[in-house]
Amino acid sequence: MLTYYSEKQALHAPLRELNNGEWMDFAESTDRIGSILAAIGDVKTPDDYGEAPLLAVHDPDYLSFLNSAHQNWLTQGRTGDAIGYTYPVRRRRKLDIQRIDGQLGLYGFDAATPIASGTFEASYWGAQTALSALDAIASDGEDMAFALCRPPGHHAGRDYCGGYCYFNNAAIVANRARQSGLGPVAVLDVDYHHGNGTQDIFYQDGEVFFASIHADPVMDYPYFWGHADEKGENEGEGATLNLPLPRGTTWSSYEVALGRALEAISTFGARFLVISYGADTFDGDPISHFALQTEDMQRIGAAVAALNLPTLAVMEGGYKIEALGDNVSAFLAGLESG
Ligand code: Q9C
Ligand code: ZN
Repeated sequence: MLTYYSEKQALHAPLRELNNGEWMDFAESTDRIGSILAAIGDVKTPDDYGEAPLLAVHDPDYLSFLNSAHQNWLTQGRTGDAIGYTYPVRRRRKLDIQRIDGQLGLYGFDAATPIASGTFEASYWGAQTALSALDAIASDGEDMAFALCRPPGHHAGRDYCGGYCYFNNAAIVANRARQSGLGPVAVLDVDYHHGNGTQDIFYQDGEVFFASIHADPVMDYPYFWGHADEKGENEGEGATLNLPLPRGTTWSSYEVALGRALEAISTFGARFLVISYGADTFDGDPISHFALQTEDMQRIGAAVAALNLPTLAVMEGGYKIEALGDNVSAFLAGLESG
């Protein structure tokens, strides 16, 4: 599989996150990439498409915040990674607060998404990785490509980070594919967690279909999005499909949801597919609770490939590092078998 990755993506290396009220080692660690590279072999270095494609999805003030947050943190006398602790709730205004703690609350929604010294640069190159994979399909005639994005992207919205995500790589390429006339575009999100950022970005947009199979947010992060009755709004009404599944889900019920998502994508008339691939549906993932096996990853890839659409896969989560490379390569083998 044609795969893109930049070494600069490893510049993002926070130390720890707040998990269930305790500090733990940052689960979205740089070691994830080592496991994947060891299993998949050669990767290509991405080109630089600049900030414009990022700004087509994210707000300029959010980019400025991300670019300066860690420096502001240090300037305001802090050490280590920048982490917020106070969040504006419903109906608070978007005030222009200069204090870093206020900004971290304004532009983020959880304490699991630290901003370290290399976060902006690594996330920037993660997005370039996705854009390069898109260009391979759009301009070089490839019918599929894999963007080894890290940090992941699907929890990031237009003006917020969260869930280890800063730039929404899937949304950036889905939007650019649509603008290049490759649409209608569908995004299929198979990460364990609901892709709230991607959903938010396209919620009122009838040109990009968003389908997600994920842990029921009644039980799992991100709680406030991903419920089955969220179906899109205005022009986007009917162009969002949420298929929450219970903890403990195995292939037999996962397959049914996947079939429904793929059928909806066909019915929508998609001509280009972005897949947000997370391996955190794997049995034994340290922060997740489905029970898919490595061979099921291949089945997901093969089922997606049967749609016969130009397909760009972007990496999202997956935290069982010893199994991560095998899971990603099984998924890619499934995609290629189609
Ligand atoms: N106690 C992705 O997989 N922490 N992000 C959950 C559960 C955040 C996952 C805490 C998980 C974010 C891309
Ligand atoms: Zn996840």
